[in-house]
Amino acid sequence: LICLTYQAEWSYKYETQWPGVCRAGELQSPINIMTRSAVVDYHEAHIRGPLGFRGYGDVKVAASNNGHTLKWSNIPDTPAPIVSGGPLRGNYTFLQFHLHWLSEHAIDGMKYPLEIHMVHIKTGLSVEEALKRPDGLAVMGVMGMVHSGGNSEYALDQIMPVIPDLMDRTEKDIEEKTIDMTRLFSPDPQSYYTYHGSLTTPNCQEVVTWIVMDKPLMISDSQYKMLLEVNVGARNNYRSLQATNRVVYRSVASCSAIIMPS
Ligand code: SG4
Ligand code: ZN
Repeated sequence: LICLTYQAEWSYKYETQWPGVCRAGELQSPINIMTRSAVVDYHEAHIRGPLGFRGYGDVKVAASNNGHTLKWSNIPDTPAPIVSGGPLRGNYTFLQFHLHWLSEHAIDGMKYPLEIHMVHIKTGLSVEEALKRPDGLAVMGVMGMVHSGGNSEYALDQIMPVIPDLMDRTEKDIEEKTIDMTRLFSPDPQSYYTYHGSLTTPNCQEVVTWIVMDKPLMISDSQYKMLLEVNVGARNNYRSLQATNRVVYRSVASCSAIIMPS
């Protein structure tokens, strides 16, 4: 009998439940978001209002390929953007963004070619501390759809030139650069789904307030083709969908009207 085993380091190659490291069926991510069952938490929305974005216009980042994703991290000791409001209590400081192809979340069963994750940490906490608190992290997810023509180059324009140098795992961050992160935002950043879940990579800690944007970005087919060439230990780098078993909320701005069923 020929038996399969796991590699020492986790990967996307064989399975993405990562048993023994990640929990299953609790508050895990990603999930399929069913838009018809997403509800507005009107009380919360009223208290905290829309999402507030500060300082995303010029952000100093450095790029790397960590063997699982392409990642752009905020350079320490440079000003970091801050998100607040919406479902968040207090401020969350931007740490890094990275890419998944295909998308990790599905919306009404539909997966997108790309999902951008903007990882934020509760302001004032260290990463180590944040990973121990249910409200430690906030991750904004933006879907990317492939389109030829129009200005589909625009969103990823600033981050594509470094990708040829990131085809294989890099030992360190390269190419410090100031970018305008608002170009990576959804066309409607106040229209989103939100729920409490986990990191989508080991150890899958259940410490994430997920904010998944409803409206996708357009990216070009040549940009997407280049991403598919990147070596992240497999052709794709997404975790399989996890059980929902929890309430998913939607933002007030994602509704044309709000009703209270009687
Ligand atoms: C990626 O592998 C990032 O490189 C990790 O960042 C990140 O972990 C991980 O994904 C999980 O993030 O938004 N997909 S996710 O749930 O942000 C963290 C680092 O290793 C803690 C810094
Ligand atoms: Zn991610």
